Amino acid sequence: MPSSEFQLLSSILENKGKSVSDILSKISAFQIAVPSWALGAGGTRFGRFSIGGEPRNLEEKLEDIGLLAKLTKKTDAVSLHIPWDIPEDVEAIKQKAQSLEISFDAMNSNTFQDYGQDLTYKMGSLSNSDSTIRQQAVDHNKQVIEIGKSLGSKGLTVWLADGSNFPGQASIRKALQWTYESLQAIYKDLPSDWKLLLEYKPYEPNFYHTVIPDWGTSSFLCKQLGDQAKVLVDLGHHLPNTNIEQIVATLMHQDMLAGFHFNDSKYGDDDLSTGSIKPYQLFLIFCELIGGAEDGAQAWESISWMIDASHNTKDPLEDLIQALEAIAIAYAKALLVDREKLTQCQMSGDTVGAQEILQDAFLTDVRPLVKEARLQSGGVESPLDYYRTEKIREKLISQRGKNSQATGL
Ligand code: LRH
Ligand code: MN
Repeated sequence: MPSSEFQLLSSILENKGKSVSDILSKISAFQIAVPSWALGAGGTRFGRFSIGGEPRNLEEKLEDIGLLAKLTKKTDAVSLHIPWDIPEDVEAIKQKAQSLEISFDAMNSNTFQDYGQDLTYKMGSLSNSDSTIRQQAVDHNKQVIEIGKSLGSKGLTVWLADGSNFPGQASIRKALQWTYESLQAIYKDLPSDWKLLLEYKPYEPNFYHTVIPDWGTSSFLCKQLGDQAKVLVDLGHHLPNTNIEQIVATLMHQDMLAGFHFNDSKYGDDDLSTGSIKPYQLFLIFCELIGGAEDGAQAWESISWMIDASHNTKDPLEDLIQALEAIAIAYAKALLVDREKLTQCQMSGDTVGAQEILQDAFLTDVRPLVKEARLQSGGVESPLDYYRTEKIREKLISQRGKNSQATGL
């Protein structure tokens, strides 16, 4: 029996000419991939505090994502990171994922750490002044594509830590050119139905220059590479007060948006829970996404949705439950915007009217809608309450131990 809150909200929305069944089906269809590296306690250079019961291998990571899928009905895929998640037995992993109704979203390469490869990435990878190191990094990305193909993934995410810490340390133009040539060599190996998601980041771990610091540099490289290469927007990869919704609109305008790494931040790349710091910004981003798709700027289906977060104080699974809910809420609120009336205000210069339309949608409590969509999809009433009432973390600790540690950051 739908809740009274849902019935009240439905009548209000129907009176405003909204189709509640259309909104419910859109919310249910919207699935977000969970990163394999966000299932354990993250850490900072100042330390890491174990949570206990962390997944000790890829199978257990898939089990945790399977649990999130069952409770929230908001995720149906995992994004793997290589070499943290190299499958020992591909067939066994595929069967495990299938049994949990999970697919493999974009694969992430890693040329920002040394993990026993021959040549160090200390001074860079695809942009390294040493061509043998560039080649090693290219080969690694090709290996990641091969692993992804064996698992059924259709995307390769490349994020480069490459850059410099001091003026003069690197040739900024040569580093950019070497990066392009290296990406070209990787792009040649990309299956025709795959996407290359090129992620930018202004700083960290390099603190003077980063080879791909912003959306402009990423889209410049992607356009030279070809149609399968597009720009990945990690919400935490922007300098303070950047208008991210404008970046999203500008990329959609060029059909250059690959997708998202959802998280939130107050200062830098804090990787905090999505919607926990700037929920209005997340809402405005979804307003641009819906507008861009409805106006035909870029197809909704062509965009990848992934979380990229790191948990220092929260239980990772509780954090992911909150993040999945916050993303669904931002999307649902944006679906309530009367875009026709908004366009009229924009065309007539009615600034006040335009803000009223956005605020009316943003200030609508859509949680009854998101819950109803979850229940209609077979999810539970409240995933967080269920997780706590069923003492799932305690059960995981008894199964996996207090100090089990997941591979990842
Ligand atoms: C870099 C980043 C990238 C991942 C890493 C785990 O900050 O956002 O997407 O490879 O985090
Ligand atoms: Mn990211």
